[in-house]
Amino acid sequence: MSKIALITGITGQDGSYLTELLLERGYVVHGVVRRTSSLDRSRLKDLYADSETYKNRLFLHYADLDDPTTLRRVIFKAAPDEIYHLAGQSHVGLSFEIPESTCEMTAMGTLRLLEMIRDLPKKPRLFHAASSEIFGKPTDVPQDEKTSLRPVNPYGCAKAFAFQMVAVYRDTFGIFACNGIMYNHESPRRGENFVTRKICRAAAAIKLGIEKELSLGDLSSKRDWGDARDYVVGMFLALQHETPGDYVFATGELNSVEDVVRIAFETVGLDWKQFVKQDPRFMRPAEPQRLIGNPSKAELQLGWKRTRAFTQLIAEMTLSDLENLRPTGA
Ligand code: G4F
Repeated sequence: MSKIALITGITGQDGSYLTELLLERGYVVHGVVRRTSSLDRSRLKDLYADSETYKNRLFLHYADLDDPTTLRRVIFKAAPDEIYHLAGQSHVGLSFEIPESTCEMTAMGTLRLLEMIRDLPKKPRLFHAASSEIFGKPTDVPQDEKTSLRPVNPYGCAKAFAFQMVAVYRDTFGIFACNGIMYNHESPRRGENFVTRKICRAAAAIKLGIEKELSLGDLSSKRDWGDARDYVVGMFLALQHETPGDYVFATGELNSVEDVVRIAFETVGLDWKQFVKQDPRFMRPAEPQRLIGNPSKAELQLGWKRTRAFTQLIAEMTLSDLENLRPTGA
């Protein structure tokens, strides 16, 4: 019998790659979709168009983390073996503008899901996508699963709450629940408001003469950037292990926003200094510091490994945007 998975946040970057991975492995996949005014499901469009998959092995349901009845109904109907909880307000900068709804979705939404699982007679396994932002200003460099939580923004606080609740429900109610402490992970499907995609897209647009310049915030800011396709494999592996636990998914390397800019513009043969300017509108009130992850536990216990290097990833993202933006026929 096919295993059944439920994914919250299925239309996002990670949700779409995870859906492909699970379908390839023979799963039936149910996805939770928010009923918003935007009908953007472009990351799933190929699966949508495939009649053998959509409504056969892939099902989408309207439900929301702030509307527990709808979510409970979907869980009851789908009866999943595994739940991958990826949904939430994921933009750190925006969390300073909308802290209450960030906490409502990301913190309380996770708690509500845990409460639903707690009540089920046959409890599905749960993967929760936590974030390196729970470490904020970390005491340890690099960070691992034992590093203290010291978030510096509303998003990090919400994720820290959700992270700890997952551990509490695992220890108290025997739920097979795992936290993935996800460091930044990117791909050609990354949302355009995250810095790597913003840069890669702009480099391509400038090269094609569609745009003239790129405004950014702090160019010296550094992150541990990996490839989203590797990170969804980690999510899957966490739920196949014999015991539940928390795992850091990271590369162990730091690169700066300026490094992303340089590689993206080099990829299209341009000198970035002629096109990039700093704009205070994109500076954040507080930045986390030295967020570098140590993924040894995931590597040793789950056999997780990453397959693409940073330079290769940024070049691939830029070339993908160049292709997407190129006028047809050019
Ligand atoms: O791409 P970012 O917006 O990602 P951020 O804030 O690190 O968050 C991402 O990774 C987290 C995991 O560690 C996730 F939990 C979270 O959901 C999300 O996926 O910004 C990266 C860096 C920051 O230091 C930011 O200040 O880039 C800097 N930056 C500089 N100029 C900019 C810009 N960020 C954005 N979005 N836009 C700019 O113009």
